[in-house]
Amino acid sequence: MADPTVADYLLERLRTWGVEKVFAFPGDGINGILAAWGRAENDPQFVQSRHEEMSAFEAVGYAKFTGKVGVCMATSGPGAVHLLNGLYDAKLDHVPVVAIVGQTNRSAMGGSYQQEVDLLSLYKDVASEYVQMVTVPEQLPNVLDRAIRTALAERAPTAIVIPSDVQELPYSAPTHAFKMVPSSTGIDWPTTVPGDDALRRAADVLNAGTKVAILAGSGARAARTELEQVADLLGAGVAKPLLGKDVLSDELPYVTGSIGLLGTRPSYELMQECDTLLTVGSSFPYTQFLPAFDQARAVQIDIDGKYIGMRYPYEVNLVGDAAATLRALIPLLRRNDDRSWREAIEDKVRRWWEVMEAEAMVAADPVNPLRLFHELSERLPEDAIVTADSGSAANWYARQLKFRGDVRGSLSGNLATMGPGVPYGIGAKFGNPGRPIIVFAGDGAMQMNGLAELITIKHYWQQWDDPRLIVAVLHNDDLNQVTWEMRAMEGAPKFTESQRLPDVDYAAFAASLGLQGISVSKPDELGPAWDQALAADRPVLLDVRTDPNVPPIPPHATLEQAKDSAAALLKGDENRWGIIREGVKEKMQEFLPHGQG
Ligand SMILES: Cc1ncc(C[n+]2csc(CCOP(=O)(O)OP(=O)(O)O)c2C)c(N)n1
Repeated sequence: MADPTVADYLLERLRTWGVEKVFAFPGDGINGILAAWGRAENDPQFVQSRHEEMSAFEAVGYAKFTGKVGVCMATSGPGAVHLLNGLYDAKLDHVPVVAIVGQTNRSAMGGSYQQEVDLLSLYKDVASEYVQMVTVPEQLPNVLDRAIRTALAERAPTAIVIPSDVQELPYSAPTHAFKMVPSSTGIDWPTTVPGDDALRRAADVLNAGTKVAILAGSGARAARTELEQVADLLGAGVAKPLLGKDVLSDELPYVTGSIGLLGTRPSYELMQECDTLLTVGSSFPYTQFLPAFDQARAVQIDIDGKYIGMRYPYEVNLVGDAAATLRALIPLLRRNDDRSWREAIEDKVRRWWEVMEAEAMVAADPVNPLRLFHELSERLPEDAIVTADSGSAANWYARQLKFRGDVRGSLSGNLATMGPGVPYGIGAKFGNPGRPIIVFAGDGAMQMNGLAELITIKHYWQQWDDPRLIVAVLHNDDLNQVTWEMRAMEGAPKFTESQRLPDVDYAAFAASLGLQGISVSKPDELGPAWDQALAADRPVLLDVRTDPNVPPIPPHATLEQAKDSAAALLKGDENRWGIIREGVKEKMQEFLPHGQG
């Protein structure tokens, strides 16, 4: 190309890094880059969202489900502000994302110019690992390369600000001279393994245990085989924090499922009763769900020395790659021949899944939300990718849904923001166009942004090898998760003004876009509706009328919280009779003798 501009060079260097998609929205702060995109024949592909926050979520979803860096782009001022929530989602869940944003011309900076926001200050916290402004062309390669490398190395969002006039300058490479910073692309990572002495100390702790619990987080995803071997040798049970739900198959009899507020009873009891804890690739924050401090001896394995040793008084903290460290540990572990602990765990897990089925089958008005998830479990394709929005869906995703095969799944684990469900699904699809994607979203999340982002699905779905992207909406006309939190935590009845949602025909909206809309208002329609959606030749919106009175009761719900909920109801909650009926029916399932024989 004759005399490439800085913007031309930016796109070229993104291509060199292997970036294939940029999730973005235009504006005059990045007009120079858009012009270059036209010259580059849309390579990397510009993926247009309806709102910059969605572009950021799409980049996070893409990164979570490909393991590559996600890239998003927005104009100066308002566009850059809109990216923020998605970038915080990346920061809190440790996801590599690079944000590229425009800025007013250098000549206008500091002049309170239109759309001039102090972006370096604005991004100082969210992109604390690396945020830089490119003010001359020679800076570009180094700044871009460092933003990408830092995002990958620190698993964090980073940001580059490029003023509009700089985008249009002729590109000029850094020279072999004083105060120039040349740079190179590509990176090979080491495989970190702790030293022999540390491994032996860890093995001594684990070999001394008789009741071993393993906590396997998202950092252990590449260590499946090794985890299974270690769990087998030690006769251990394995619990999974929310972001690690896809680390091990729920079909393994000793996997106790999710842990924490949204977790299962077997996971809770595993931690309550163990005498040894092995944590791999997890920074699960809720100490109260781990063993008591003087109850268990503990070992942690984590790739990042900055995050190790927290949350529990670990005796040995091993910094290393999960798979390689477990591989090095395995020859030092003794097989525990007393399998009674393991057998007790397997019994509890078996019973738990029976209880989950029974809870899903309890009649509700009109559809029990648990059954929506339960019916999918039986049909979930082994290569599916599942996301859930923040809301009651996250509870049922965590507890009801059985992952197996290579099923991948994630949600906004730490920011727990509303709104990422549909855009995560889109980002996942762009990274994995051949895999079926399933999104669970509340009606509140759909009204917040999911409905608009269906338009993005309409815009792109014909490019995907497998057109299946199913958005299942929990249509309960309520911001239900918060309604329940208020009842349980505050002892306050439902405040209708803040909680009730206007009714919308989600299936009809999707159909108006040329997507398939399926409405379900009877429990027996659920199974056939999933079958239909999973066989569809286009994206589907599954609009399910779910009962807001089915409580997302945590496995360890305390008596105090139960009392608070009861008090809230007595204070005149518009749903009180329905809640008492549904709540009692659900909770009863845990105490009935399902399959104990
Ligand atoms: C951006 C943002 N705003 C508000 C919240 C608080 N919040 C968490 S869940 C929730 C309700 C979600 O309602 P909906 O999407 O309808 O799902 P439901 O719980 O009813 O299934 C709210 C308001 C949040 N987590 N994120």
